[in-house]
Amino acid sequence: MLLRNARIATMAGAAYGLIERGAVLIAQGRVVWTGPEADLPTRHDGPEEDLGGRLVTPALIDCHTHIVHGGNRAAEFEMRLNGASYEQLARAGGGIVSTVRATRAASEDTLLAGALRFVDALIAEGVSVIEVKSGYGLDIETEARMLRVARRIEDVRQVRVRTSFLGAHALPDDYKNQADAYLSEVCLPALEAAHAAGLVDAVDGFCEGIAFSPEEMALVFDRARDLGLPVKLHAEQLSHLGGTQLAARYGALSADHVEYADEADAEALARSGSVAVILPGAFYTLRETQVPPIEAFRRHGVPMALATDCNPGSSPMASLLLAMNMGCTLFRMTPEEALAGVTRHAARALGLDDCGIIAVGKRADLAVWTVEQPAELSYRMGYNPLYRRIFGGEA
Ligand code: DI6
Ligand code: FE
Repeated sequence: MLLRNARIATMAGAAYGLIERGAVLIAQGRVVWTGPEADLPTRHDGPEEDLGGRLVTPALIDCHTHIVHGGNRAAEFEMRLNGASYEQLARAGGGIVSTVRATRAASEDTLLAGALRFVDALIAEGVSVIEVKSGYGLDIETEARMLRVARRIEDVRQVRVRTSFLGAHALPDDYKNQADAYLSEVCLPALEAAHAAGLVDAVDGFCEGIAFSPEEMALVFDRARDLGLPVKLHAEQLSHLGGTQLAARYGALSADHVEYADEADAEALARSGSVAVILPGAFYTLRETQVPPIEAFRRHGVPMALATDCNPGSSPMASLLLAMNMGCTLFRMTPEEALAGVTRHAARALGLDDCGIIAVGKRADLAVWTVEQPAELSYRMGYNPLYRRIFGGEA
């Protein structure tokens, strides 16, 4: 298939890697040629489509979600608006553990149906890869069930799923103040069982005062290393605890949230080649005021991804376009950084090297937009200009 008469933001070079009056030639689900239409090497005699000058970008990648979960937390949302804080709710048996109760009670089919609502919203915005975390089971059976549901999304939708094991997300009620026992009796065995079942692509954790310390997370990361699994970490979201430095020491794919990260943390991420995953939906929902150190990440050349953090508590958001807008308006990221954050750098945050840019040999996962300039993707709110998504070369 030949796509022609398009502006192509390849995201493979400076200034969006923009190609004017461009074409993309696709065969067997891969890009086999891209460049200015005038330079097309041979006459093409397969099907072709005139895109009427529309913008083509790599399909979008949501590299941080908790999209599989039971129930919702609208009641807590209301309590917060009546004065309770996120930490107070967490300590009072609400927060993450209330979603744990709802998730444990839900069947696989119920969890899948719930997740598909948000998966479909993302696909409608041109998303081709979604990362999905466990972490609302906090027991061996339910952690595995969440990850099985995540894998099943690929069977029923044209989308790729990458799974992250997040057993170190919170302490369940029956292990209150017993983090060591929870880790050795539940979390690590759950990781091994899920990995043995082929359900784990990466290992994540929540390093925070209301969750796990850097020392505790190191135990989980050591086991991930033994199993040959890459790591990533929710770090520096609500306070500065040292999670980013820990992630960097383990060569993490990414450190996520990072509002409270500092200059030294940015340097550490640059050295380890880890991505900083920026999650403005959680910042916005929690009415956080500490802005992540975007300027330091820029100065040190830390790649920045942007994601929805789609979850029922701190980021009930299923729009990557809105995350881009928030990244720009709340954090002063540029529209080009925002687009790189949901394509090239999001792929890297997942350890994927076959997508995220438009280049020869990469998967033909593309998004075609009815816009004139790439900045329009970050500019509007609540408006979706997607014309067509192409997944593995297929419309
Ligand atoms: N940080 C978050 O923002 C989510 N998990 C995490 O570790 C919140 C999850 C929730 O509140 O349910
Ligand atoms: Fe998260």
